[in-house]
Amino acid sequence: MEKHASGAHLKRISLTRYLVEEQREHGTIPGELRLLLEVVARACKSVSNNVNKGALAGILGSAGTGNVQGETQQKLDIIANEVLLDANEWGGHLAAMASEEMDSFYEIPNRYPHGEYLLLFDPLDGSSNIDVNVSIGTIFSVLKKPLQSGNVCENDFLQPGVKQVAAGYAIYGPQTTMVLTVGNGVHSFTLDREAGSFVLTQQDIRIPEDTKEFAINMSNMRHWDAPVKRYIDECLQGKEGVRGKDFNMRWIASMVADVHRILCRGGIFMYPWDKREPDKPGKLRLLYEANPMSFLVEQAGGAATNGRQRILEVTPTALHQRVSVVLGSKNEVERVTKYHLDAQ
Ligand code: AHM
Ligand code: MG
Repeated sequence: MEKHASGAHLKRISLTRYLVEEQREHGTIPGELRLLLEVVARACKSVSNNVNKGALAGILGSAGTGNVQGETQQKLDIIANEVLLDANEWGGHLAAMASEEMDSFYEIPNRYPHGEYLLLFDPLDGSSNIDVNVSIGTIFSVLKKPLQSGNVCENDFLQPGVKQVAAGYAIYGPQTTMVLTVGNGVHSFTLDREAGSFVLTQQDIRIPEDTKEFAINMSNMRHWDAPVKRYIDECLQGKEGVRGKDFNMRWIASMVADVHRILCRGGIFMYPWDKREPDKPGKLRLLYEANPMSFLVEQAGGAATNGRQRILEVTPTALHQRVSVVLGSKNEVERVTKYHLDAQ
């Protein structure tokens, strides 16, 4: 137990203790899922250590390779992917993994026991921020392998987000924090580097329903659809406009960091479809980014849609599928969604 400045004793609850007690009280984290979440947390600790070393370990910069979506991979994208694969393949809790950085899914090798879960991740989100020492993170989502299927196939992963049994992210910022949901609220755990463990630092995070802060890449404004333009125009009009209040803007270009701010103090985040690549429904990936973040945001009392439909109800048709994303404070997300539906 630690002593608080006031002299009061603070009870430190580790991630392990939280997971064990949650299972005891609510039965939402069976042993295999607990092992999975602890292994993911351990892997994130290792990614965090790598991120912290940066140039000292010679791991900044481009790897000179591209991923399946044609994006240049950074050295740390590949390192984080390897760390997550290595940590999770041998424990017996998984059937397979899929990652933003791999062309197809990774089935657990036969030399290891197979479990019933599927793990999906964006190993290092916010890649453009790695080399400039700005917050980045790891996003993950956990599904159950459908019972009827034998060998793992791509179809097993193509479940709507409502089927997720757990989701979360680790943010590598001034502190390394793990934010987690198993469908019973959203809780965050801060990495205590001396003790080497994640400690519960916030329970039942709630996103305020209203906000005066929006996050969108404004440089794409000329490419947006009319409903997005309308919403942002109205925000920019401030007190003098229809909204009757001034808005503030933030754009970190790491979804993890933008969503983390929204979980901390509210806000709306948008990465909508735009005309630059009209055939793609958006930039962000449904399975590795939008679904886990939408699960967290909804569990914290916020909302998440693709402009028209709840993201968690979108049935995926491909592993690397992209989607438009509008998420955060409930009343603002509902407003943007209404603007889209009105324009149909
Ligand atoms: P990444 O997974 O390759 O890092 O790409 C996703 C990131 C998000 O974290 C962020 O919201 C967005 O891309 C930023 O895009 P842009 O650079 O177009 O503003
Ligand atoms: Mg990403």
